[in-house]
Amino acid sequence: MAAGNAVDPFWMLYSIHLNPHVLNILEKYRIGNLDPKDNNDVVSDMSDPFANEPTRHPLLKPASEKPFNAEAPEYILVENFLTPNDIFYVRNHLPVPDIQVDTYALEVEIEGKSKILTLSLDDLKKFPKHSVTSTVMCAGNRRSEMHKVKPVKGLNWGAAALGNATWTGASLREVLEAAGLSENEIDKYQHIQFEAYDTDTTGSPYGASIPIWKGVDRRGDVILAYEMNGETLPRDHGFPVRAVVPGVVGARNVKWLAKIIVASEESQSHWQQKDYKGFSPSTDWDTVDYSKSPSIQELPVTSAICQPMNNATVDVKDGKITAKGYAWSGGGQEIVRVDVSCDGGKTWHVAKFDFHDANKSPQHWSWTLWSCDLPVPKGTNKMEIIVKAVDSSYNTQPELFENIWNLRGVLNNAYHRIKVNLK
Ligand SMILES: Nc1nc2c(c(=O)[nH]1)N[C@H]1C(S)=C(S)[C@@H](COP(=O)(O)O)O[C@H]1N2
Ligand SMILES: [Mo]
Repeated sequence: MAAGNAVDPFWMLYSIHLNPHVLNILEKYRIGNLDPKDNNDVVSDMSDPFANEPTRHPLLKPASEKPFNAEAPEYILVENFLTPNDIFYVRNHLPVPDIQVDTYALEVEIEGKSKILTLSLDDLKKFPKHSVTSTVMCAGNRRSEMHKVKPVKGLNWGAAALGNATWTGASLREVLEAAGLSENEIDKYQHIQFEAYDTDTTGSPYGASIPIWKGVDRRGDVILAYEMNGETLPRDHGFPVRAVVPGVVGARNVKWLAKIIVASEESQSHWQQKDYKGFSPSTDWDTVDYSKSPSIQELPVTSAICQPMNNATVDVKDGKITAKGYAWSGGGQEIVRVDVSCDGGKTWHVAKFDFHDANKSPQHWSWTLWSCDLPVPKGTNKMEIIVKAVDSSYNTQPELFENIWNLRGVLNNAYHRIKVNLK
């Protein structure tokens, strides 16, 4: 991105890459050193692209500060079926754009048509108001567990890079209709692309796309949301408007939405083409060919134990302890069972569902919060607890990370395992 210019603005935007490993790679391309006086000219031209970030809740533990990426401690997730906005994980690739409501515009383009529909926030609010309760999860959720098997590249997420919220706004389907997309034309197109207001140093925006059926089917429930849990959409979550694509990986739930394009091609953005794809455990950075794997859309079934947390000390009461956690599957598949074991899988205890909404698959968009009493044999002072969930397609989780390892550390859905000390 520096392409002949100073590399400093790049470092300011992508400080996560300013590390010894990358500096080492760059060292062999060094052609000389700037006179310190010229160097000052370059640096004084720059303002911090992160100077205008929102304030964040202290419980959000940053995996990276600039851009801001953070999750809450796992234990708090299971306290509420709807994750409170201020502790909902934040995944930003770039600085949070500063968008003024009165100048905000959302463009809707249908390839091959000359007319582009431009909507203000007020225009969008004139569409019938729809609400959908949906879990949003990052493809990198639980990456730190895969990383332990063999290092992967990416933010070191724990098991809390997801949240469940009620999203309110206009229906994408109805907005596309207003933009002139008629039923008999749908087959001409394959994808719905989203472009955002956050941009990199070259001015190119964050973007992603979803298959067209997801956006035009009444049962897809894709929302152009301006509210989150009954409040104005917070800046970190896409103010004033984001796409909420239920059942689909976080990366396609584009925040700070600037443009929607109904197209014959997928989004050509870095995040659609060169990231968020799965590969074989034997594919490495020398052999990977991103054009060979499909982009992640619907996420596979997963679950995690949130209480107790890993390495906690737990009081045994009446010969048992209670574990609590979440389970969720992509594509609107409902969780039908959660199995918990504390003897390495010899015995499985079926968890009770504490929160499980009534929607049937394939429109079951929310997570299930579960709890399970586990017997503790007398004299046990350490225990491993493992969990796996089953969804309404009877798909379940792989046992080990070894067999699903992939270089980017996505789709981390092996059995979740924690160790606890008992007293
Ligand atoms: N414009 C924009 N949209 C975005 C992103 C982004 O960096 N920019 N990050 C994506 C990713 S990878 C995820 S996991 C979710 C995170 O949503 P949240 O921050 O509201 O939890 O937003 C997605 N939408
Ligand atoms: Mo993500």
